[in-house]
Amino acid sequence: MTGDLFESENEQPWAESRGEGVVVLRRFARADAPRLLDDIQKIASQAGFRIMITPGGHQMSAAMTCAGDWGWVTDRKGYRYQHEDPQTGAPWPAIPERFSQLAGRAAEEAGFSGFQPDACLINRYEPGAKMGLHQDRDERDFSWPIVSVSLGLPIVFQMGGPKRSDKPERILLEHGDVVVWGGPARLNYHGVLTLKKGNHALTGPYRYNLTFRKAG
Ligand code: MD3
Ligand code: FE
Repeated sequence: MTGDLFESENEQPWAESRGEGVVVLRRFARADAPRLLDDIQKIASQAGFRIMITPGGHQMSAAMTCAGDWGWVTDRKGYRYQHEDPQTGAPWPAIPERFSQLAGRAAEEAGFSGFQPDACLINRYEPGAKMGLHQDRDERDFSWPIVSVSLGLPIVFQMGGPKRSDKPERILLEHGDVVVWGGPARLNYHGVLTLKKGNHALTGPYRYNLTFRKAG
């Protein structure tokens, strides 16, 4: 008898394999989550969340900011990684040690040792926000995986294949879930469905997603 008020708060993480190159580490980031969220707020106080514009002139639906040597941006000129926040001209905030440690441990679990991300994209979803099917291919070296960390409200993730027309599989991503996408899955199409309204104890109306990349 542990006397825990919420059993779900201290369940042990477990791994699920979702085909070659995809490892879902359920709850892997849950114990760290309060501190990760503090770190996100600190980053956002230096490089605020903003809605970016696609090259086609449409607004993205999630608000974004970045940390690391490289930050991902989109505007009328295109998608790219750059060293400076276009909003301030200052370098992006550093990736907090806690973030790098988590990303490295997750990659290791999935068989990628020595993963040292130089870019962390932070997405913030509010109810109604989504992300259409796309590939992440602005990075230089696709032999490194992408590690994603979900915090706050749950969302339905769509995992497609290497072709846009491949029928996507749906995976519910919940608070603390970490996914490592590497090898043959690295260039798979993916996206998330519309975030539903909710109130999470740690994030209120939001879902945050961290993606760790080796961009440069
Ligand atoms: C599969 N973010 O930032 S994370 C993105 O929930 C992005 O915010 C989504 O797609 C989000 O680019 C999904 C899961 C994810 C991230 C990168 C991948 C899945 C991936 C790269 C290749 C294959
Ligand atoms: Fe993506």
